[in-house]
Amino acid sequence: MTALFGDRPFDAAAAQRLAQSGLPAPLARVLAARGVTRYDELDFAARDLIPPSSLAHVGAAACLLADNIEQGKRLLIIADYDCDGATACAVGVRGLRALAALPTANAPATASDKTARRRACVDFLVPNRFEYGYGLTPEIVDLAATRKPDLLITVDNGIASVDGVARATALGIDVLITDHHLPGRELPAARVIVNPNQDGCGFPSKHLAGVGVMFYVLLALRAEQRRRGHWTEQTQPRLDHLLDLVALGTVADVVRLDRNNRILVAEGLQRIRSGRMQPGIATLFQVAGRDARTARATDLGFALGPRLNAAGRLTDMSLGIECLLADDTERALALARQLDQLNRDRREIEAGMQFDALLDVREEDVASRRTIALFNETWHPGVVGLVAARIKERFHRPTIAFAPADGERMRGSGRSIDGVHLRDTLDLVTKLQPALIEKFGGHAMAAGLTLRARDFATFADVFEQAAAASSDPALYQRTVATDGPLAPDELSFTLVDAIERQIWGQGFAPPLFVNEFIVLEQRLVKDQHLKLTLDLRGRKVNAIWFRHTDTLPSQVQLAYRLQVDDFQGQRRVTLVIEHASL
Ligand SMILES: [Mn+2]
Repeated sequence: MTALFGDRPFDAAAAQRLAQSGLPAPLARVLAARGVTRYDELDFAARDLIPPSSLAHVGAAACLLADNIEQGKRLLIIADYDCDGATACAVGVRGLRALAALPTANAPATASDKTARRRACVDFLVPNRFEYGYGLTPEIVDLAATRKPDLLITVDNGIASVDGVARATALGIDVLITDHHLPGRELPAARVIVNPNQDGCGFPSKHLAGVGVMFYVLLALRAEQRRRGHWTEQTQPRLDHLLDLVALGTVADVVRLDRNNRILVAEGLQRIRSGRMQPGIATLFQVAGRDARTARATDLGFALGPRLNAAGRLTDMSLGIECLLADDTERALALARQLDQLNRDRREIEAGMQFDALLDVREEDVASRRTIALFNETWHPGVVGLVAARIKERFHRPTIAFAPADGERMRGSGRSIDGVHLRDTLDLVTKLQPALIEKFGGHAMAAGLTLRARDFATFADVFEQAAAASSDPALYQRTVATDGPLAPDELSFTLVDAIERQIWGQGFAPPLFVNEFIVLEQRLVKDQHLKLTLDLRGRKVNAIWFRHTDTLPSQVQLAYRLQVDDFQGQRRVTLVIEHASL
């Protein structure tokens, strides 16, 4: 499928100012197109983070935690089974354990005999996707209750757990919810809810990941404990050593990398590059064959994130969390190796499913439809979301892939295209045909749902109707946002190095330049990648198009990213082709 290219508009005055501050002109243009107006916005120092105080109820959360710690209570974190949930859990466990280790001198005695004072203990529980599903369900509360906790702390989940919180309350267990997902109509009756997306929360960044919310709660708790005289600025436990985990969860959850998130990610990456990281992070770099000394956001998103997520998809995320909590390298490495093996298994399962899916979807059928719904009874329910993402990417249609859940039900995971709100579309499905969908949830770009297996064909029809009724046909023509052309002499190390010093990701897309090239040579490598020699107005340059096997015409417009290769000990600029406009 070819694409239409459209250059991102940018503020010319801002671009000029940025270029005058010393940035290469094309990068200045790229940054201006992403809303950067001043050079100092590119300074990622921790002191520029939004302070915790503007996060609604974070003070109440800090008091609740500080009280529980002083009273030697049992705290149990309820995690989520994806990478954001796992890192949020590791941040919570590590941070709370450090802050629960109060110096004995100024800790209040709860009994006449000071030695009877219990130290608060912190543990975690992560629901297994297949047995319990997502969130603080009543069933998870019952399982948690067997560990006799005084306080449950949800991370990256809980905002929709109305029944679970009611169950906990009935059992006499307090609940603190930390989450970043959009609240529904009814909030759970928890003791405290911290969520930048709840009504009345004035926190300016609405894109904190679950791990970011937990990190902020820890900052507030430590400040509260200072107020109570447990620590001074000099004696308090450090929390900045958790930023590698915060960076990983933030990138892996593909939340928008607004300035606050870019600071969190930049700080984490800087620590990783200088070797200051959890043993689990270091060993994940090792098993992935990536160099932590040159760590970039893409390493977190494409190498570490999938290895952790593989545990949640195929077995149990406890494995991933244990890896992030391991304090010695040997144990961390053993766990990272298991995660790496699970990731290989996941890849193999996904490739098989993708092969099946492509047999079911024909380009000519897709052209006349707005949606794709797929079901195969051999598919793995933990991997359907990845297949939906690949098919959506390829055909530019909102796609839902289903696998069997139990005898009568199927569970689907969907991914959408820009401008088609997937959860709202599913909401419309339930209005067109009430009771067709048993359960659904999600957001604009992704959603999950459960159906009775016999209703699949009906669902595929109604889903198509709902999309047709609610979305603009123009959205189904793929357009690729680009950052304009480069001059031949701008294909340079200087530009690549300047680009790589920035933090790119969701909502802050890496530059994608576009030029008209003459194709001098092209050949396939390993039967699956197209290797090219291109000419840009007299400048010869090497290029590669990964997973693309169709031959290109002799003159073609290409959208590409820049990369520096080490070729036989020599650095050279290479273009990584992403799209062609024929
Ligand atoms: Mn999350």
